[in-house]
Amino acid sequence: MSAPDVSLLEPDRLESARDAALAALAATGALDELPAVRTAHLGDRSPIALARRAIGGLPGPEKAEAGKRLNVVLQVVQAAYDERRTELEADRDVRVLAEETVDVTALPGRLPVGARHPLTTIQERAVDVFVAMGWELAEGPEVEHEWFNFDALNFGKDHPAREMQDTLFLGPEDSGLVMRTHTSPVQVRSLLTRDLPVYVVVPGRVYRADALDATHSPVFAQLEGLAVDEGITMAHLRGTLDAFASAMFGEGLKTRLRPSYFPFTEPSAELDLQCFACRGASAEPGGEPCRVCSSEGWIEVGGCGMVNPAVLRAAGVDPERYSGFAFGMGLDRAVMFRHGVTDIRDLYEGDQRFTLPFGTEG
Ligand code: FA5
Repeated sequence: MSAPDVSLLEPDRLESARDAALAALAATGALDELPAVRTAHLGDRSPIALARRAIGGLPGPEKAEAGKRLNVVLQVVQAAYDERRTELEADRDVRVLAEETVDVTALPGRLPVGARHPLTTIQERAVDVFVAMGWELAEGPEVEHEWFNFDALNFGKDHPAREMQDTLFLGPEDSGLVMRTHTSPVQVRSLLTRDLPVYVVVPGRVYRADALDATHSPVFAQLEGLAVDEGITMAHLRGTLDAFASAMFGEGLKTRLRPSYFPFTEPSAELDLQCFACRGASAEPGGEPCRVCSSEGWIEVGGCGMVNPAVLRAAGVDPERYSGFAFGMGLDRAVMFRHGVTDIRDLYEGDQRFTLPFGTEG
């Protein structure tokens, strides 16, 4: 071990060690820099610690004098160190308080909650009415084969009825694929895949090359119903539609059937709902005018009829044993009448200002 360097105890050496330590402490800007400054100026290998070890090397009379000098320097540096640490801790506390402040009065940054679309809501409510009667939910593809959309439904190859529904054909030309023009192809799909009797309700989107105007959209929603069982008659159709109208739009609301033509039903009828707003009163002599039904008393919602035996045969069902009824309604117009929506485009433009007011409807 080398001989202690007693010159470290000379007053000017001690003073410069003290000044260096004080300058280093003053230059320390953050709490985490302090340990290094402490090691350099108060640690085992610091000039002050080395000076303390050198005391033993001084002759007796000088020891007390040097010891006193050293103690004064040590106390000054230690006090400066403690003071700086207290200051830096206070700085840190102020900073942390500011940085981690929680403003309990601030409004939470919530994501806006969307609203359920009225078409979805009416569709679910309509399906619920049928499910409560024991019917099943069925679905089918929106890109459909012509056979399901037309042939199996008794549309002849060149039958003008094929054009009746402004079909969107999908390429290439012989693909045989169309955007389904109605939900009726799911009648055939259901009969082919389910055991008899069949009671199904089918909500879905359908497509036609209709020009977009206030009451027509090239994409719209239909609700199809099909019941095939032994002994089904037109009376069952009437009773089912009346029960549905009451459950959906109000107790006692009537339905009306007018003769019509669809290749897949025989006989066929147009289905009208009694106006839920005036309940037919506007069409009575002296009745108040009604904006919902234009004082007609009735609202046209779709078509219906007894399933044509040709359709049953196409789906492998024996028409001698089974009979059935079917109906198909446009849901868009039902929503429009129900909520006084005057333009069908509002249902498809996706503007939240339209859907939000329906947000709370269950
Ligand atoms: C049909 O689509 C038949 N499949 C209905 C049917 C089913 C009859 C089962 C018999 C048995 P239609 O083409 O009339 O029928 O359309 C039914 C309803 O869809 C119309 O009454 C109307 O409410 C709605 N609809 C038709 N075209 C549009 C359109 N472009 N925009 C909005 N709704 C429409």
